[in-house]
Amino acid sequence: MSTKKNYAGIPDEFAQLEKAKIILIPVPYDGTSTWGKGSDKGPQAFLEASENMELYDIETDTEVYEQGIHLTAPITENSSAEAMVNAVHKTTKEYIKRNKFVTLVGGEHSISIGTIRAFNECFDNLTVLHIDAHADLRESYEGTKYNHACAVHEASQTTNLVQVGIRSMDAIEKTFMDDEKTFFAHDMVNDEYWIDKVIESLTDNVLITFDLDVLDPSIMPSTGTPEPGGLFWYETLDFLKQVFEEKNVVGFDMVELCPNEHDKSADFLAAKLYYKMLSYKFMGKAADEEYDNTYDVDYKAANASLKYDDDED
Ligand SMILES: [Mn+2]
Repeated sequence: MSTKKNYAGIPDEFAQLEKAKIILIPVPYDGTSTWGKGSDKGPQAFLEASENMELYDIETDTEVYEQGIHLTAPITENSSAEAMVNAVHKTTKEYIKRNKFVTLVGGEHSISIGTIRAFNECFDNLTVLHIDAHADLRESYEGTKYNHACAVHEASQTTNLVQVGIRSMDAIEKTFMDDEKTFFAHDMVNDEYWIDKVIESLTDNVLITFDLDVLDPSIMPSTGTPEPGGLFWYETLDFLKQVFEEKNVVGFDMVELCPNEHDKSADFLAAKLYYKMLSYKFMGKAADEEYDNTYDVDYKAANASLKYDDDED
């Protein structure tokens, strides 16, 4: 994967680390997926599609790339799932501590174990808003807790976990599921107030982990495990926009793009959804306005001695 290119072909002045408010970390990892392989190709397909996307967003009347988007080197650690999770955790935390809005693109959902751990260590009262067809609550799967089927188990124990769009799970996962904070797809389809109910269950600081298989396979066929009965484009945007408007979304990851070389539309959807989320995050903010990701000051003080290498990528 090339690291020379800028995200979406944006000009260099908006892609440099020092000035960029937004960090994009590709994690091309597919070590534990069970059926459709290929999410390791997700970040590359996502980046290629991004280059073919208009950078002006009609809905928000913004060009969010002017806030600065720095594409980091991909995290390629794959000696074990645990080593990958540790690498994601470390890198994510470093950029949070540099006061950036940190985003990641996978790769399979096990990467989010590292994402969530990093954000949870840096932000108080964190909600993990888990948007997915699958509950991903297993304590371990195939002998490891660093499996995509376990992506939010740790979050269920350590954060305010809210799950949206769920339509596939094992009965054992009910053990770890909070019924009040779980929004099943079959209920959402008959409830015009589901968005309000989800937002009521969130704390102020929200990390979004977005598994693309939450979307209906008719618009997002390129995932490892496409489940019928998913969300559609405009309801997804309505929902995300309200979350960004009403809460402090501190970062997000987007996972499980498993590209199909014969159909690029799903890659393009992922690219556009990512850009939409950035547009919602920064709407109403001038490009020259300073960004403050408001990470926990106690955390900052306790770790003041940590050193960062400005030239690491
Ligand atoms: Mn899933």
